[in-house]
Amino acid sequence: MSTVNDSVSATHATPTFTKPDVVSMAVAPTMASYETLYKTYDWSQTEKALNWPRKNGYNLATLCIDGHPDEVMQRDALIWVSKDGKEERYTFADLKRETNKLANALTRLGIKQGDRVFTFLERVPEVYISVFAALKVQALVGPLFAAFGPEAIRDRLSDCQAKVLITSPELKGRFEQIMRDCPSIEYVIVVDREGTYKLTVETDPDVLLYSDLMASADAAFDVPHTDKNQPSIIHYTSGTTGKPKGAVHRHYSAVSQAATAKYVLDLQPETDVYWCTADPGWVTGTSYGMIGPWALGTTQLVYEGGFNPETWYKLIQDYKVTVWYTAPTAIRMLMKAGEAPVRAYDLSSLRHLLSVGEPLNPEAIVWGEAQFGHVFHDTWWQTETGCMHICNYASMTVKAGSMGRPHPGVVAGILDEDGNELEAGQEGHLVVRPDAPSFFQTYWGRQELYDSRFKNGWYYTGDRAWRDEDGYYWFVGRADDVINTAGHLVGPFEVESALVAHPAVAEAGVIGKPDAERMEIVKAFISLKAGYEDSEKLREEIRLFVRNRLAAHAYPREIEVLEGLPKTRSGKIMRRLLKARELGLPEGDVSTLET
Ligand code: 6R9
Repeated sequence: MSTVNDSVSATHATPTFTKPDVVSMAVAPTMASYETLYKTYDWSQTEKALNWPRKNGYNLATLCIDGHPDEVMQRDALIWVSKDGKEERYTFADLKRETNKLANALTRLGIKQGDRVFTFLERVPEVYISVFAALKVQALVGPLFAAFGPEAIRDRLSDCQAKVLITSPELKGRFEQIMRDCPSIEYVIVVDREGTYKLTVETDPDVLLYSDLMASADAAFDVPHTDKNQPSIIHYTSGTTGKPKGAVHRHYSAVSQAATAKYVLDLQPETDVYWCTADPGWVTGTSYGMIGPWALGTTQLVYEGGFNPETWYKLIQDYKVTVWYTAPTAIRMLMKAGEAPVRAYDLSSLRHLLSVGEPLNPEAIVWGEAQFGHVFHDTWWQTETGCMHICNYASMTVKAGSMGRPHPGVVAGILDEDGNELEAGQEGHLVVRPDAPSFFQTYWGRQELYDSRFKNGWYYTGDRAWRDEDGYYWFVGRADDVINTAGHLVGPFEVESALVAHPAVAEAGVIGKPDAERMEIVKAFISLKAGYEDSEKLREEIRLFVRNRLAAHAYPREIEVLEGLPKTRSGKIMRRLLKARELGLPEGDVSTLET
């Protein structure tokens, strides 16, 4: 515990964007007054307003797609733009039909309630169709980043014994490299958008063409009665030790995802075109790139390609995007690209901007306001919470640099090491009550680890923060070694494991090194096996080795070769010491250091 020091207090004095006059706003926000709603709200109000549960319970496909009134069914649910600028549109009715067909095909393959189905695709419409088709048969769905390498895929598929992998001709090769380690996979379904993939006769696992399955599938499907606690989506997230763990969500999550889509994203489905730039491989891409917005009946833009300032502005202009949910690293990269591209496009459709994943620095907020005429609204949450928990709202004063205030229905706190609640101005562990319907239900196969995150009715987020006198929360840092690079959480252990798999690497210690653009970059310290010499060429080879095995975002951008790594007497590499030395900070208690 420490009292907020001068530098933190200084953050407090950063620019404040005073609460707008709600009456004069072109579009009145859904939340007229934070204070009033916070006092009166509980999650069940959203459930009632949306007429949930439905006849078949809480199936996410019913809540987000099939169950909308006729006029909404005719609305575009998904406007998809490919990397090369081709457009496809899917109404809610189209998605209902396509997901019905794939649900029938999955049923025919014997996929049933509780089975695990993974997607490993670029951001194409089939990801969205596959996720909701699998949810219709009550499978547990795991969307994977297309950036994942073979090791990352293997860790996830084998951990929860997945049965089906839906992938593309381009990505399938990465699965094949580790196929032997994933005997639970019975079917690989190949989405071949180009129509050029030749099916060879393979046996184990069965390889099937998505288009063949769809061609012969019935367009009618009876979505089974689905309990609120039925597992729905699994996202793997990184910790300090061990492999990534699978946070399991349930169909009931839609209640708080819809509520926050309404009150934080401020979605007004009759008029909004909403763009969430997150990939479905990340929880933001499912909670707010699928479930929340579609539960309300909102039209979403999805762009297959990656970050590019000109393309992004052009998409906003051409599709008249009104609400835009993105991430600090992207905003900082837009800042770097400067004002000229902003001026080259008509971005006047934008009315509400938001950010998630890492601390949003005040400069980015100030810049956004100057360029777009709107403030970026920061939102804080985690894979585990499933929905936004601490946020800035359209109708609330924004203090640049603060994550905002707890969403109505959320109780948050700051605790000291003994679990006592701290006063305003004191830094400690950020905790929340695990009440939101979207709260994770378990880590797959790791119940003890799940239980260890809760104490005295609080969920420990692993973040450190403080609260000011107005109830605004300010992020300080992680309480653990997890690295946040451009919004991706990277577990040092995963990178260290990948590093030591390289023949030249004897041992490895990995830290997050502060970086102006990406918040942190992955930095690795390694020692070499006898017979290997340090060289730029070797370090580049090792960087690529990790990149190809693990993920494009998880490889060490910097590698430093040391004679030996600092270890505890029990042989654990002391990342804390590596970090302190890197940053020129005091080394702290080194009494356990092996000498
Ligand atoms: C949705 C998501 C969660 C961790 C979280 C924190 C960091 C997220 C933040 C933020 C500062 C914000 N984080 N939002 N830090 N300000 N607005 O990001 O989920 O990938 O599980 O990451 O990310 O450290 O604990 P996830």
